[in-house]
Amino acid sequence: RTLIKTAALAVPATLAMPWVSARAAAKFTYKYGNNLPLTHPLNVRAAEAADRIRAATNGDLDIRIFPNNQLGGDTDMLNQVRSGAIDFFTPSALVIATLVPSAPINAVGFAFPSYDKVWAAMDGDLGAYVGAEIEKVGLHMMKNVWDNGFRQLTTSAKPVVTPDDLAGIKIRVPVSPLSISLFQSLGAAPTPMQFSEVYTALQTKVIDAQENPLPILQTAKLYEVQKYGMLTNHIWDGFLFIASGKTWSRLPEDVRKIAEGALNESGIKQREDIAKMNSSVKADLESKGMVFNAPDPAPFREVLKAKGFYAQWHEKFGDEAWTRLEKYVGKLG
Ligand code: X2X
Repeated sequence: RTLIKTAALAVPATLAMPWVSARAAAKFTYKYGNNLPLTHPLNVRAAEAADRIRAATNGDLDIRIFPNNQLGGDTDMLNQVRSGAIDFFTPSALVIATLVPSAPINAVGFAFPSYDKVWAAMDGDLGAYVGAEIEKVGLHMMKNVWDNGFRQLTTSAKPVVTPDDLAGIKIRVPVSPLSISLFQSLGAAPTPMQFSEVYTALQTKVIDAQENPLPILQTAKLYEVQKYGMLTNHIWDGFLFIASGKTWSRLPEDVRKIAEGALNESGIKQREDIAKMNSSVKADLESKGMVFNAPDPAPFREVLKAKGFYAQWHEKFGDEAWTRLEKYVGKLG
């Protein structure tokens, strides 16, 4: 008891009495939750944007970042941003599909051949379509989509070279109908799971494989629990910078303008960070013991066509979304 009292008395005056703090209290203290480690460029650039927003609004908007699933897994955070319990969230389009089914139109298997097509589409008609669909459910999407990257397959037991090698492999996929359908069509046994559970599930061998972009293998240390990396580039995946419609509309217009401007600018820089990592991370992962190959994507695409994957998803997404995608990537399926 005495110890606790002493400790309490030792708290600096500025902490014990916030009203004497030099900095004025923020008018809006907003929470931003995400699923990635602090070292990932998503968090580095978001922190930079939050600093700039604080400075440009004279401290009125203070965005606090909760990385690494501190506020729960993606499903939890999606519920929280809908209710306004958190103010910002950066789900992958794959994950927000449970709420906005058309959101992952960018994530159709083997659709995007390269980054120049990705950014043309996401900064153009395809991104505009997704943004409008997101607004319909009472959320606001910042214009610029941030980069997750091209998703690559990893396994623990044996490398994958052809679709046959995927037969029966227990692979974790994000909680997303599109991801499940892709790997089912390829003959694997996909298990949807929150990202927060992936490391442990791989470590304990509950699952054998997963798929994520190279920067995530590195920053989330998945190289510790996976041996083989396959440069399949099977999905291009991005993070949508989402605000809760309820709390976003409470901000004065000039504050919203500053926040959106800073987040979009930092998003462009975050894309550049990922581009740099894409060219350097593989060597680092190899030095940590991973072994890479680059399977020919053609046979995978053929299996997907034969299984009716493209026809089925064209039907689900509808003509408008599908036409906008094909405008950038050419005819699919
Ligand atoms: O859950 C994943 O695999 C991740 C981190 O890439 C997403 O957010 C979809």
